[in-house]
Amino acid sequence: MSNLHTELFKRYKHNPILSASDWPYPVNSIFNAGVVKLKSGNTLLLCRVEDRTGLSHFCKAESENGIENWVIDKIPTMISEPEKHPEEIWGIEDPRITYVPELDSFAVVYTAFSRDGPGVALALTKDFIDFERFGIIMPPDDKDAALFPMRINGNWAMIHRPVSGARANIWISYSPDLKNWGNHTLLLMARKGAWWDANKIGLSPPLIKTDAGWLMIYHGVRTTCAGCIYRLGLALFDLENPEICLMRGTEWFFAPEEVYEQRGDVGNVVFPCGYTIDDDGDTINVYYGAADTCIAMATGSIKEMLEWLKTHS
Ligand code: BMA
Repeated sequence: MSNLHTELFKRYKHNPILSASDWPYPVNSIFNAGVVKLKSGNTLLLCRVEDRTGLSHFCKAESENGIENWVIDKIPTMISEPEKHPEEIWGIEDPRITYVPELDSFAVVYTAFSRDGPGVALALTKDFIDFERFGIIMPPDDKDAALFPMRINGNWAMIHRPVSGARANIWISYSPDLKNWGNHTLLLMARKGAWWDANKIGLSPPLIKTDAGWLMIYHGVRTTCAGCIYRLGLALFDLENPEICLMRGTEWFFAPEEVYEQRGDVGNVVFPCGYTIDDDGDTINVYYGAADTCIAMATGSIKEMLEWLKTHS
């Protein structure tokens, strides 16, 4: 479907790229994957997999071109460990992955579904086989979190989305050791009223570092009589002080339009948790959960996203 708006993300024509029928073991749905480009050049997706208990775990899929011929783990890659980590009693969801050069490790920040609701948990891994769990680092209700790849003014920094009352805004917090978090600061507020991003917003994939600043793709949740619509918007933050918002788009730029995005376990959801950037430093391949059922891919240009922000903020 096309309209007169600028199309910043072009969907891969054979979307979805991964769904339950591709899985080597029985599952209900595959969606919301964390993404990294490995040193080998391969793309690794750490997929959220929901089985027929309704609980989620992670399973990795690796591909040379990031589109097809996925090699999928035969068994779950990372499962909840409620004996050691009671906060994971109802599963683990929505991983966001950041490579952290200082630690020579990937930081996987994910939702731990606890008895008290969703909280933010962290694990470090070098190989996506062994995971060093740090446990819950933000208590419930909190989710949609990702780590910055480097320290900001000496501290680790993380974006997350606590919920208070009916409103859910995006916050930034800091830590000297990845365990103790403080200096909690409100970063981006949900709009109000009829806006597409009224009342509830959240970080989608980890921030994108550009020369102009940290580029954020965030989701806005519009509540309607027919249910929620998850759409995507853009904001830009200062490189040195990410608490300064330089620009924020007025309109959404990507929304559920295709059948696989509009129909599924939870219809009208596009939910990216990761991306890869090509060697040109500009082409971005965004992997998103579609309707909480499958994984789709869309490609854009970081330069064009920044240009769009200038005329739409
Ligand atoms: C959000 C998250 C996502 C999910 C989305 C739509 O709150 O829980 O995992 O994709 O809702 O159901």
